[in-house]
Amino acid sequence: MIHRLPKAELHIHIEGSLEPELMFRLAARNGLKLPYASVEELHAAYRFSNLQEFLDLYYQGMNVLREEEDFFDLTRAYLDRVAADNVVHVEVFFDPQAHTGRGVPFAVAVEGILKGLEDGETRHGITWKLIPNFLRHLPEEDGFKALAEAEPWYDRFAGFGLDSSELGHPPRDFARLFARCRELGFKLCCHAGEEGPPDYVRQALVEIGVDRIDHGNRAMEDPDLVREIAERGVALTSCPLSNLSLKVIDTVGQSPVKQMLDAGLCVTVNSDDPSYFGGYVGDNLKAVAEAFDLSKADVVALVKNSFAGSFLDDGEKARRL
Ligand code: ES4
Ligand code: ZN
Repeated sequence: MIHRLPKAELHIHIEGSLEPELMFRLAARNGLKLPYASVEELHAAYRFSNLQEFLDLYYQGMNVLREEEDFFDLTRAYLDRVAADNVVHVEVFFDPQAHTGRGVPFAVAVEGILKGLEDGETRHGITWKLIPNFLRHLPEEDGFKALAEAEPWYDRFAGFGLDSSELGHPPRDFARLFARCRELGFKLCCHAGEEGPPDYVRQALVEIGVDRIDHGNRAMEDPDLVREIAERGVALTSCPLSNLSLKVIDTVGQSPVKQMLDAGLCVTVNSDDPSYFGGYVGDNLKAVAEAFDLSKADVVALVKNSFAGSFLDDGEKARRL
Protein backbone atom coordinates (compact mmCIF):
# COMPACT_ATOMS: atom_id res chain seq x y z
CA MET A 1 0.00 0.00 0.00
CA ILE A 2 2.70 2.50 1.06
CA HIS A 3 4.86 1.48 -1.86
CA ARG A 4 2.14 2.14 -4.44
CA LEU A 5 1.08 5.62 -3.23
CA PRO A 6 2.54 8.46 -5.30
CA LYS A 7 4.52 10.54 -2.81
CA ALA A 8 6.71 13.59 -2.39
CA GLU A 9 9.91 13.97 -0.36
CA LEU A 10 10.56 17.40 1.17
CA HIS A 11 13.63 16.86 3.35
CA ILE A 12 16.60 15.22 1.69
CA HIS A 13 20.19 16.47 1.70
CA ILE A 14 21.55 15.25 -1.62
CA GLU A 15 25.04 14.87 -0.11
CA GLY A 16 23.47 12.55 2.48
CA SER A 17 22.29 10.19 -0.25
CA LEU A 18 25.89 9.28 -1.12
CA GLU A 19 25.94 5.48 -0.76
CA PRO A 20 29.24 3.84 0.33
CA GLU A 21 29.57 2.03 -3.02
CA LEU A 22 29.38 5.31 -4.96
CA MET A 23 31.73 6.99 -2.45
CA PHE A 24 34.37 4.36 -3.21
CA ARG A 25 33.77 4.66 -6.97
CA LEU A 26 34.12 8.47 -6.91
CA ALA A 27 37.21 8.28 -4.67
CA ALA A 28 38.87 5.98 -7.20
CA ARG A 29 37.81 8.18 -10.14
CA ASN A 30 39.28 11.26 -8.42
CA GLY A 31 42.46 9.54 -7.22
CA LEU A 32 41.55 9.88 -3.54
CA LYS A 33 42.15 7.41 -0.75
CA LEU A 34 39.37 6.88 1.77
CA PRO A 35 40.25 6.23 5.42
CA TYR A 36 38.28 2.93 5.18
CA ALA A 37 39.41 -0.37 3.70
CA SER A 38 36.00 -1.43 2.39
CA VAL A 39 32.34 -0.57 1.92
CA GLU A 40 31.61 -2.74 4.98
CA GLU A 41 34.12 -0.88 7.13
CA LEU A 42 32.59 2.43 6.06
CA HIS A 43 29.09 1.18 6.85
CA ALA A 44 30.27 0.06 10.27
CA ALA A 45 31.39 3.66 10.99
CA TYR A 46 27.79 4.88 10.69
CA ARG A 47 27.05 4.73 14.41
CA PHE A 48 26.28 8.11 15.88
CA SER A 49 25.47 9.34 19.37
CA ASN A 50 24.36 12.81 18.25
CA LEU A 51 24.01 15.19 15.31
CA GLN A 52 27.62 16.43 15.44
CA GLU A 53 29.10 12.91 15.19
CA PHE A 54 27.05 12.37 12.05
CA LEU A 55 27.96 15.77 10.57
CA ASP A 56 31.68 15.03 10.98
CA LEU A 57 31.31 11.91 8.79
CA TYR A 58 28.91 13.61 6.38
CA TYR A 59 31.35 16.46 5.64
CA GLN A 60 34.20 13.95 5.32
CA GLY A 61 32.17 11.71 2.99
CA MET A 62 31.28 14.48 0.57
CA ASN A 63 34.99 15.17 0.00
CA VAL A 64 34.87 12.67 -2.91
CA LEU A 65 32.52 15.06 -4.77
CA ARG A 66 34.94 17.09 -6.91
CA GLU A 67 33.69 17.35 -10.50
CA GLU A 68 30.33 18.25 -11.97
CA GLU A 69 29.89 14.63 -13.07
CA ASP A 70 30.24 13.48 -9.44
CA PHE A 71 27.29 15.66 -8.39
CA PHE A 72 25.38 14.45 -11.44
CA ASP A 73 25.98 10.77 -10.59
CA LEU A 74 25.01 11.39 -6.95
CA THR A 75 21.71 13.06 -7.91
CA ARG A 76 20.92 10.50 -10.58
CA ALA A 77 21.45 7.61 -8.13
CA TYR A 78 19.09 9.22 -5.58
CA LEU A 79 16.34 9.75 -8.17
CA ASP A 80 16.70 6.23 -9.56
CA ARG A 81 16.33 4.87 -6.04
CA VAL A 82 13.25 6.91 -5.07
CA ALA A 83 11.56 6.37 -8.45
CA ALA A 84 11.31 2.71 -7.39
CA ASP A 85 9.33 3.88 -4.30
CA ASN A 86 6.84 5.84 -6.44
CA VAL A 87 8.25 9.22 -5.41
CA VAL A 88 6.94 11.73 -7.97
CA HIS A 89 8.18 15.05 -6.51
CA VAL A 90 11.33 15.95 -4.53
CA GLU A 91 12.52 19.10 -2.79
CA VAL A 92 16.26 18.68 -2.49
CA PHE A 93 18.67 20.45 -0.13
CA PHE A 94 22.33 20.94 -0.82
CA ASP A 95 25.13 22.66 1.11
CA PRO A 96 26.99 25.07 -1.23
CA GLN A 97 29.33 26.31 1.52
CA ALA A 98 30.44 22.75 2.28
CA HIS A 99 31.75 22.59 -1.30
CA THR A 100 33.11 26.11 -1.85
CA GLY A 101 34.80 25.83 1.58
CA ARG A 102 36.98 22.96 0.26
CA GLY A 103 37.70 24.56 -3.09
CA VAL A 104 34.90 23.10 -5.23
CA PRO A 105 33.26 25.98 -7.12
CA PHE A 106 29.59 26.74 -6.53
CA ALA A 107 29.00 26.25 -10.28
CA VAL A 108 30.42 22.71 -10.26
CA ALA A 109 28.10 21.56 -7.46
CA VAL A 110 24.95 23.30 -8.62
CA GLU A 111 25.30 22.46 -12.33
CA GLY A 112 25.91 18.77 -11.59
CA ILE A 113 22.90 18.61 -9.28
CA LEU A 114 20.65 20.52 -11.71
CA LYS A 115 21.64 18.26 -14.60
CA GLY A 116 20.92 15.22 -12.40
CA LEU A 117 17.50 16.60 -11.46
CA GLU A 118 16.67 17.31 -15.11
CA ASP A 119 17.82 13.82 -16.07
CA GLY A 120 15.56 12.32 -13.37
CA GLU A 121 12.63 14.40 -14.57
CA THR A 122 13.17 13.17 -18.13
CA ARG A 123 13.65 9.51 -17.24
CA HIS A 124 11.20 9.13 -14.34
CA GLY A 125 8.87 12.14 -14.59
CA ILE A 126 9.93 13.23 -11.07
CA THR A 127 9.37 16.98 -10.56
CA TRP A 128 11.71 18.88 -8.27
CA LYS A 129 12.66 22.02 -6.36
CA LEU A 130 16.25 22.79 -5.33
CA ILE A 131 16.94 24.52 -2.00
CA PRO A 132 20.46 25.63 -0.99
CA ASN A 133 21.00 25.57 2.77
CA PHE A 134 23.22 27.92 4.74
CA LEU A 135 25.60 26.29 7.22
CA ARG A 136 24.69 27.59 10.66
CA HIS A 137 28.06 26.70 12.24
CA LEU A 138 29.54 29.45 10.02
CA PRO A 139 28.93 33.21 10.50
CA GLU A 140 25.93 34.93 8.91
CA GLU A 141 28.43 36.95 6.84
CA ASP A 142 29.56 33.73 5.09
CA GLY A 143 25.90 33.04 4.30
CA PHE A 144 25.65 36.44 2.60
CA LYS A 145 28.69 35.51 0.48
CA ALA A 146 27.04 32.21 -0.50
CA LEU A 147 23.83 34.07 -1.38
CA ALA A 148 25.81 36.41 -3.65
CA GLU A 149 27.54 33.46 -5.34
CA ALA A 150 24.15 31.85 -5.93
CA GLU A 151 22.83 34.83 -7.90
CA PRO A 152 23.30 33.40 -11.43
CA TRP A 153 21.02 30.48 -10.41
CA TYR A 154 18.33 32.39 -8.45
CA ASP A 155 15.67 31.34 -10.94
CA ARG A 156 16.65 27.68 -10.37
CA PHE A 157 16.08 27.80 -6.60
CA ALA A 158 12.73 27.56 -4.80
CA GLY A 159 14.00 28.74 -1.44
CA PHE A 160 16.79 28.76 1.11
CA GLY A 161 17.26 26.69 4.25
CA LEU A 162 19.46 26.49 7.35
CA ASP A 163 21.22 23.30 8.44
CA SER A 164 24.27 21.82 10.21
CA SER A 165 25.08 22.02 13.96
CA GLU A 166 21.97 23.33 15.70
CA LEU A 167 22.90 23.79 19.37
CA GLY A 168 24.47 27.21 19.96
CA HIS A 169 23.41 28.44 16.51
CA PRO A 170 19.82 29.75 16.84
CA PRO A 171 17.82 30.84 13.80
CA ARG A 172 17.85 34.43 15.15
CA ASP A 173 21.56 34.67 14.27
CA PHE A 174 20.53 34.47 10.60
CA ALA A 175 17.52 36.82 10.67
CA ARG A 176 19.06 39.47 8.36
CA LEU A 177 20.18 36.84 5.84
CA PHE A 178 16.74 35.24 5.66
CA ALA A 179 15.07 38.68 5.46
CA ARG A 180 17.17 39.29 2.34
CA CYS A 181 16.17 35.89 0.90
CA ARG A 182 12.54 36.78 1.55
CA GLU A 183 12.96 40.15 -0.24
CA LEU A 184 14.33 38.23 -3.21
CA GLY A 185 11.10 36.22 -3.30
CA PHE A 186 12.35 32.89 -1.93
CA LYS A 187 10.58 30.40 0.30
CA LEU A 188 12.32 29.92 3.65
CA CYS A 189 12.89 26.89 5.81
CA CYS A 190 15.06 26.14 8.85
CA HIS A 191 16.15 23.01 10.64
CA ALA A 192 14.82 23.68 14.14
CA GLY A 193 13.99 21.60 17.20
CA GLU A 194 15.98 18.57 16.07
CA GLU A 195 18.31 18.92 19.05
CA GLY A 196 17.64 22.57 19.81
CA PRO A 197 15.01 23.82 22.30
CA PRO A 198 11.42 24.83 21.47
CA ASP A 199 12.53 28.47 21.46
CA TYR A 200 14.62 27.80 18.32
CA VAL A 201 11.44 26.60 16.58
CA ARG A 202 9.63 29.72 17.77
CA GLN A 203 12.42 31.91 16.38
CA ALA A 204 12.25 30.14 13.01
CA LEU A 205 8.48 30.55 12.90
CA VAL A 206 8.00 34.05 14.34
CA GLU A 207 11.30 35.90 13.83
CA ILE A 208 12.35 34.36 10.50
CA GLY A 209 8.82 33.65 9.27
CA VAL A 210 9.67 30.27 7.75
CA ASP A 211 7.33 28.56 5.30
CA ARG A 212 8.38 25.15 6.60
CA ILE A 213 10.10 23.72 9.67
CA ASP A 214 12.63 20.94 9.20
CA HIS A 215 12.28 18.36 12.01
CA GLY A 216 10.55 20.45 14.71
CA ASN A 217 10.55 17.57 17.22
CA ARG A 218 11.03 19.69 20.31
CA ALA A 219 8.18 22.05 19.41
CA MET A 220 5.95 19.34 20.88
CA GLU A 221 7.23 20.30 24.36
CA ASP A 222 5.38 23.63 24.11
CA PRO A 223 1.58 23.54 23.60
CA ASP A 224 1.38 27.27 22.76
CA LEU A 225 3.99 26.78 20.05
CA VAL A 226 2.11 23.77 18.66
CA ARG A 227 -1.00 25.97 18.44
CA GLU A 228 0.98 28.69 16.64
CA ILE A 229 2.34 26.20 14.07
CA ALA A 230 -1.18 24.86 13.48
CA GLU A 231 -2.66 28.36 13.09
CA ARG A 232 -0.02 29.38 10.57
CA GLY A 233 -0.49 26.13 8.64
CA VAL A 234 3.28 25.71 8.41
CA ALA A 235 4.35 22.17 7.50
CA LEU A 236 6.94 20.10 9.38
CA THR A 237 9.36 17.68 7.73
CA SER A 238 9.90 14.83 10.15
CA CYS A 239 12.65 12.24 9.61
CA PRO A 240 12.05 9.20 11.85
CA LEU A 241 15.06 7.04 10.91
CA SER A 242 17.31 10.10 11.14
CA ASN A 243 15.97 10.85 14.62
CA LEU A 244 16.62 7.22 15.59
CA SER A 245 20.18 7.18 14.20
CA LEU A 246 21.08 10.48 15.90
CA LYS A 247 19.58 9.41 19.24
CA VAL A 248 16.98 12.18 19.15
CA ILE A 249 14.61 9.27 19.94
CA ASP A 250 15.25 5.74 21.27
CA THR A 251 12.56 3.96 19.23
CA VAL A 252 10.54 4.87 16.14
CA GLY A 253 7.52 4.79 18.46
CA GLN A 254 8.92 7.96 20.07
CA SER A 255 8.87 9.83 16.76
CA PRO A 256 6.71 12.97 17.01
CA VAL A 257 4.89 12.08 13.76
CA LYS A 258 1.80 10.62 15.44
CA GLN A 259 1.53 13.43 17.99
CA MET A 260 1.89 15.97 15.19
CA LEU A 261 -0.83 14.28 13.15
CA ASP A 262 -3.11 14.15 16.17
CA ALA A 263 -2.46 17.85 16.88
CA GLY A 264 -3.67 18.66 13.36
CA LEU A 265 -0.24 19.73 12.10
CA CYS A 266 0.81 19.29 8.48
CA VAL A 267 3.54 16.73 9.22
CA THR A 268 5.42 14.90 6.47
CA VAL A 269 7.76 11.89 6.59
CA ASN A 270 11.19 12.12 4.97
CA SER A 271 14.62 10.48 4.87
CA ASP A 272 17.03 13.39 5.65
CA ASP A 273 20.29 11.58 4.77
CA PRO A 274 19.16 8.16 3.52
CA SER A 275 22.57 6.63 2.98
CA TYR A 276 23.70 7.42 6.52
CA PHE A 277 20.42 6.69 8.36
CA GLY A 278 19.52 3.38 6.76
CA GLY A 279 16.42 4.14 4.73
CA TYR A 280 14.80 6.12 1.94
CA VAL A 281 11.44 7.86 2.26
CA GLY A 282 9.45 4.65 1.69
CA ASP A 283 11.37 2.95 4.52
CA ASN A 284 10.66 5.90 6.81
CA LEU A 285 6.93 5.75 6.04
CA LYS A 286 6.89 2.00 6.65
CA ALA A 287 8.74 2.43 9.95
CA VAL A 288 6.21 4.92 11.36
CA ALA A 289 3.22 3.02 9.97
CA GLU A 290 4.44 -0.10 11.80
CA ALA A 291 5.51 1.60 15.01
CA PHE A 292 2.15 3.36 15.44
CA ASP A 293 0.03 0.74 13.67
CA LEU A 294 -1.26 3.63 11.54
CA SER A 295 -4.56 3.29 9.72
CA LYS A 296 -4.64 3.52 5.96
CA ALA A 297 -6.28 6.95 6.40
CA ASP A 298 -3.31 8.13 8.53
CA VAL A 299 -0.79 6.96 5.91
CA VAL A 300 -2.79 8.66 3.17
CA ALA A 301 -2.88 11.84 5.29
CA LEU A 302 0.93 11.77 5.60
CA VAL A 303 1.35 11.33 1.87
CA LYS A 304 -1.19 14.07 1.10
CA ASN A 305 0.71 16.33 3.49
CA SER A 306 3.86 15.73 1.44
CA PHE A 307 2.17 17.56 -1.45
CA ALA A 308 0.23 20.08 0.67
CA GLY A 309 3.44 21.05 2.49
CA SER A 310 5.51 21.28 -0.69
CA PHE A 311 6.61 24.45 -2.46
CA LEU A 312 4.57 23.53 -5.53
CA ASP A 313 2.20 26.33 -6.53
CA ASP A 314 -1.49 26.05 -5.64
CA GLY A 315 -2.53 24.90 -9.10
CA GLU A 316 0.06 22.09 -9.06
CA LYS A 317 -0.99 21.08 -5.54
CA ALA A 318 -4.67 20.95 -6.53
CA ARG A 319 -3.77 18.75 -9.48
CA ARG A 320 -1.90 16.28 -7.29
CA LEU A 321 -3.95 16.21 -4.06
C1 ES4 B 1 21.60 17.21 8.58
CL1 ES4 B 1 20.21 15.43 10.06
C2 ES4 B 1 20.85 17.00 9.73
N1 ES4 B 1 20.68 17.98 10.62
C3 ES4 B 1 21.23 19.17 10.38
N2 ES4 B 1 21.95 19.44 9.29
C4 ES4 B 1 22.13 18.47 8.40
N3 ES4 B 1 22.80 18.45 7.24
C5 ES4 B 1 22.69 17.23 6.72
N4 ES4 B 1 21.96 16.45 7.52
ZN1 ZN C 1 18.08 17.63 7.49
